Amino acid sequence: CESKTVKEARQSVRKFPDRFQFGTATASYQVEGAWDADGKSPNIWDHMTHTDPCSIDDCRNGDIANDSYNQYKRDVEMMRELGLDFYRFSLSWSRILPTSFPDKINEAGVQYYNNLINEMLKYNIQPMVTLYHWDLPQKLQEMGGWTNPHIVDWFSDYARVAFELFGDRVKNWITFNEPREFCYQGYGTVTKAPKLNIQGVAEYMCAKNVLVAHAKAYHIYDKEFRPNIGGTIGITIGALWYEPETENDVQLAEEVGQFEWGQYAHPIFSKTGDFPPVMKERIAAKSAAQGFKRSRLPEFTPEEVEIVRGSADFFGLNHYTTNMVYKNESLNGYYDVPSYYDDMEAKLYQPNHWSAGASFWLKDVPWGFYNLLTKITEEYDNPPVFITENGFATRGGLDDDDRITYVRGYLNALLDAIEEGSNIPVYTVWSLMDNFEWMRGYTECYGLYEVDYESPQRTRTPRKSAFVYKEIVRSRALDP
Ligand code: BGP
Repeated sequence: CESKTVKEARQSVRKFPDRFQFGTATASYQVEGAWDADGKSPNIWDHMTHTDPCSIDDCRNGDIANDSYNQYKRDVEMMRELGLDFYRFSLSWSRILPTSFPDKINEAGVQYYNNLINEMLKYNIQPMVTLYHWDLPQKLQEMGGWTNPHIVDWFSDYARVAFELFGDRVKNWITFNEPREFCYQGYGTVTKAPKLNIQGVAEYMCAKNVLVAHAKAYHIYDKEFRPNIGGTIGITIGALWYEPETENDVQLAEEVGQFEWGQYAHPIFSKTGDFPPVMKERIAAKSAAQGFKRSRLPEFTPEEVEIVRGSADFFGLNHYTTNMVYKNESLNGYYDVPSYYDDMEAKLYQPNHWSAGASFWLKDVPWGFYNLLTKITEEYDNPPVFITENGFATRGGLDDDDRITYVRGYLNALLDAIEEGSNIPVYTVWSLMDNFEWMRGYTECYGLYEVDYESPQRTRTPRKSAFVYKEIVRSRALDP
């Protein structure tokens, strides 16, 4: 007969629901390398890292990265070692369409993705494909990139090509990865490519064009492809949890959430087809006070509202951490220049006592994940939420107990949210392996597998966390 403690331990094991799916993620620029191989044209990350190398912490780039372009069989072998249900990766637009347009399909680039997908399917690992994970063809950037409304058509043409090429085998599609991050950091500031730095204006133009481009791609899939091949299509939004500093900041924290992720979620999932009311009102008022003749936040036309609302089968969520929020008193009224953070009227910070890894912004706060999941469930009438990224950065080494604590803590929070009624069928670790991290280069390690960047093959070695994740995936359970 079982001892009391063994019995208690067995009973306290938390099971994941039937059909729950486990995966890991990467993105094209961060792992593929082969930046100019076989006809691929440059994207904005190639351009930025070649013209301004030390905009990246270690002055390195993704020219070779993990060489996944050549090492894809090893990547699939790792997925098998982990026992994954699926693998999330992104397509490089400029590898498939070197002119950016569908006039010339690059067969060699297509072959790479076919090889990867077919190798995965051999072992019953499902592909989850992101169409756009930040690597815009440089030529399109030279025509304004995401600030040019014509990009809506350029993106839809690219999406249609991707659905035609891979739709027979890919059943889960994501249009965009984290639009706020590439719109705000790339167009509003100099943090990411293309470093446009026109704050308070360009990131909102980008946001609108991305939302309409997403919606068009969704409807192309829904009307032209889904009837014959099935499948689902959604968008991945990056969202932190915003915790009010005091009771007086509760409303403010809510508003910050509306700015930071409601900006993309509200138009699609609230069924209004429009930006959150707090953004519309606040930015219109500030724009007028600043002398603008119209709001810096562009308006959707009635036709755009129609296609944006409800344009996703699932809410893809990338979640990493939590920020505290308090009122930005220091601004004391209106700025005389547009600023996203002034529009938001808040300051954000993380207390020092929250435990951190290698990444300065990423602290281990699992209760924030639970709060965010239950908030999304309530706010948008319980959509399926696919966790498309969650993970922790270390400085390297195979003993990554911090990552193990983090993943287990966040999975516990996820199970709490499921118990409370949230519909969460998918969880994805960022990342399968170390890779080129935006701005940080190779100084931060997110991988379940360590990558040796000195070796020509970019040798991959499992960390301790890989064995822990493998056991979670195998047992479909978490012992608290
Ligand atoms: C997400 C991105 C990933 C990955 C991760 C780690 O925002 O979708 O591509 O890079 O964050 O982020 P960072 O490199 O900023 O630490």
